[in-house]
Amino acid sequence: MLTMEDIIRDGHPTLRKTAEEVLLPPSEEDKQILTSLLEFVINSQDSEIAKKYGLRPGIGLAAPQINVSKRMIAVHVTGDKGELYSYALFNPKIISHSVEKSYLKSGEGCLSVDEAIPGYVPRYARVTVKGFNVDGEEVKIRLRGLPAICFQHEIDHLNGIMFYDHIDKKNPFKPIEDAIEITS
Ligand code: K2U
Ligand code: NI
Repeated sequence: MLTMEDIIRDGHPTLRKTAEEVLLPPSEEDKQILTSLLEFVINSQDSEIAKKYGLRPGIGLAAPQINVSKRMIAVHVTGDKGELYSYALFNPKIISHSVEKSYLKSGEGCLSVDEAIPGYVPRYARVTVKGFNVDGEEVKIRLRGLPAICFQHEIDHLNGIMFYDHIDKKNPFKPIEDAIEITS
């Protein structure tokens, strides 16, 4: 199982690379990597496992964060209507998005960034993501709220983008015009 020791931290060059597309159908190795990402996120939300292995709770993880520069992400997050979004995807892509923006009132963090970096991170309020599951089947998901923010955060990792790249340096808490404030 993956632990925090497998997660590379800010400053590691892999976090700034554009990750490579995964060849489909996926190899057994790529399938194992993808499932290990989702296993980590689920484990990190289990208080007993998290405590036992010192896992920082997370709702997503991208392969570059374990120094694998391939386009793979895992997300395990509950939406505001209590619906669970639990996905491990190869080659995820935002195929459409709203004009409207949203942001987490509490700002964002990252398992690859040990210190807090305060500020609003503008995101698309709604996105449609296309990707491929562990069996190489196409998946299309419409997202809003925290799930939408999480998928955008993870897909950013595949493009070498960190959440704080989006924060206004001069005024980190500058109101984001016409954006939906999300508290979760
Ligand atoms: O990619 C990662 O580092 C995992 C992040 C993903 C994330 C951060 C901010 C907003 C959405 C997703 C971790 O999950 S950070 C911990 C966390 C936990 C619950 C809610 C938000 C962030
Ligand atoms: Ni992150």
